Amino acid sequence: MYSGAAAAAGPPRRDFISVTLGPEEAVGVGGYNNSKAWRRRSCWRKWKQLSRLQRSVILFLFAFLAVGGVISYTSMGEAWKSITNKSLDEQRTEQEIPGLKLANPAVLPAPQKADANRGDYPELSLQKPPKPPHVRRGPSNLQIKAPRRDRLKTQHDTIRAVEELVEADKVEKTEKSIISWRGAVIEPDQSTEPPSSKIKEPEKPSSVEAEDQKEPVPINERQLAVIEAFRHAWKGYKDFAWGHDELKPLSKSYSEWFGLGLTLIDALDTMWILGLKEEFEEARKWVANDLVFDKNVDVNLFESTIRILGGLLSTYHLSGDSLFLEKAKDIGNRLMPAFKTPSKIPYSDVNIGRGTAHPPRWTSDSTVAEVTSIQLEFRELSRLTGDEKFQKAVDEVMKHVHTLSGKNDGLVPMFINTNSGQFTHLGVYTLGARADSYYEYLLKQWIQGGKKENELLEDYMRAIEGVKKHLLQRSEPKKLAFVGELAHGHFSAKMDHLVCFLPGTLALGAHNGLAADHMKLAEALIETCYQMYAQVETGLSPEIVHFNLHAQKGHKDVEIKPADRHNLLRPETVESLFYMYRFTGDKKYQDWGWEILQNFNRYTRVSTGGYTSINNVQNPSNPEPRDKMESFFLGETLKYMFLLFSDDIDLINLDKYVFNTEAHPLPIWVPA
Ligand code: DMJ
Repeated sequence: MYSGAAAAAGPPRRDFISVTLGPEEAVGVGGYNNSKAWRRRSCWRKWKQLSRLQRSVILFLFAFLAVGGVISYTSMGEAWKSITNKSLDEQRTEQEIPGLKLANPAVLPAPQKADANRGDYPELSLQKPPKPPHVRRGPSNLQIKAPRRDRLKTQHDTIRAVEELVEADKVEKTEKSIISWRGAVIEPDQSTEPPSSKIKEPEKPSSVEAEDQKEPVPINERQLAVIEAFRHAWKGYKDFAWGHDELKPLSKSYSEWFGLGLTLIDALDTMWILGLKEEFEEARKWVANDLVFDKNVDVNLFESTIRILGGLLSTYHLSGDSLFLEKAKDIGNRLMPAFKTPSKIPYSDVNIGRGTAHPPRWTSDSTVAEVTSIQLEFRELSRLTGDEKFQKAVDEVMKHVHTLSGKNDGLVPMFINTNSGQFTHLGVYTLGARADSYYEYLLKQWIQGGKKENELLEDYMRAIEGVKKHLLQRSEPKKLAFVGELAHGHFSAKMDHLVCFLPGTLALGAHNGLAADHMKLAEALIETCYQMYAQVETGLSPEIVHFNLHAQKGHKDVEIKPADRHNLLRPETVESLFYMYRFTGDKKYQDWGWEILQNFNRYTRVSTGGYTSINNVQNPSNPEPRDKMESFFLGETLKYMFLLFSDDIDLINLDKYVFNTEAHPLPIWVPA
């Protein structure tokens, strides 16, 4: 409707509607008259102006609406009756807690002001807004019962604030934590917390109490056999090598590497896990009275970290005995000079008495696996001591390696220069010696830190893709999947026994939510590792195998070169069997491990005590004993055997502990 007055008063408004009326109703004709009589007359005039047909249609419509109205009134009445016929209990509740009906109304609620009921009934204010489902630990003031009115506003504000925080957190988590890698989307576990870059309070051992409270699970026959094997090995060590690095069981003597009782320290947590209290106490006494690190001796940074520092830390966690933490701190501090290099990539060797470090005599290179497989231990030492220098040093190495060029689809070369910080000897890629535990520690650090350090995960995922692309092949005739090597573009069907850590690591990743095809690959590879034992005359794997890529009559999948047919009592296959059994429950993995233990007993056991590495796995009548029991036989091989035969998933629960590369369990900082 156009208003001349409005036009005169100012600029025309644009939000009008225009209606065309008949002449009589037009403004200005007879003036504005809105009386009831006028309106009645006007309606009647209109009605008369309609044709008969139009009147009939209108009358029909009225009749139709009237009938519909009567019907819907009847059914509304039924519904209303059912509402008013609620149980007496409900009615009582409403009387006792008036307003509950409004919080949880049965039918359309009356519109209400947001705070109308909250002032009187704070319980209701807790229902609305609802507690966000993914908040696990709310701020404590949400749980404090506030007096009704005076705390209400604060409470409501807190709930809002929590909601906002949760929303913000959700967005941040989505942005930060979802990594898309070649189509794989990984969402880290929501229950973990971000790792703190700042080290705070010294920590208590992780699980002593929990372990103590558990009902002991009976030990089975196979586990007893492992205990017997351990005791036999320990007898040899005790009788002929006590306090020295390694037993030489045939010559009934010992060998020294660092002169630090390596076998004894490596075996401490195994004794704890196997329940060998007497042996443990005796070994503890030696640590307390005879283990001295103030010695003018060169030690290898990696080996002493994974065996000594790792062994002491895990024994501290399992036993709760602070002696082991004190010793761990001592050796940790003495290893720190290794990081004083131009590039901060550590030297391979440290003199723990003098506090000096150096690379090997012939080069300024360090091994990639060595500098990237000391992180779990140093990070844990920082957490326990509250001294961040250990973690800082090793984190810096990982960050640096993350940025380096020279990788091949995530696969790393084997050497890195301590001056330039660059990879050297480019072009050779393996998951065996000198690179192996780089891959293992990418995943395990990510797990240790609560699955938040995305660079580690990225590097791990990329590397596994690299393995699939460049190193994975199938053998003939059994079509076993195996991981070979790449040297300057040429594939070699050579696989170290060391690579058999990989199925276990892949399975651990899959257990922690990574791509399901990692588990498939793990299943295929552990079969291959088992065949590396089963296809050999003694049933024991050689150090290195070559796989046949082409079917040849009378040839097996596995070929062994004379230089590679030794066995050092290594743990990797048994380690992976343990993970596979834990995650699948498939008994065949236990059976395979049992076969291996029996073959160790058959061909490597020395009657006067101890086990020995052998020179020839292909000659059952003379496997040529080497006269050396490596410390990892007690630290790793027998420990993983014992865990493999156990059906108790809480015996070193893999959601609470992560094993270092020498099988020493360290706590996951924020367990699942
Ligand atoms: C152990 O010292 C460790 O497992 C290391 O990562 C590789 N070599 C031996 C066992 O074979």
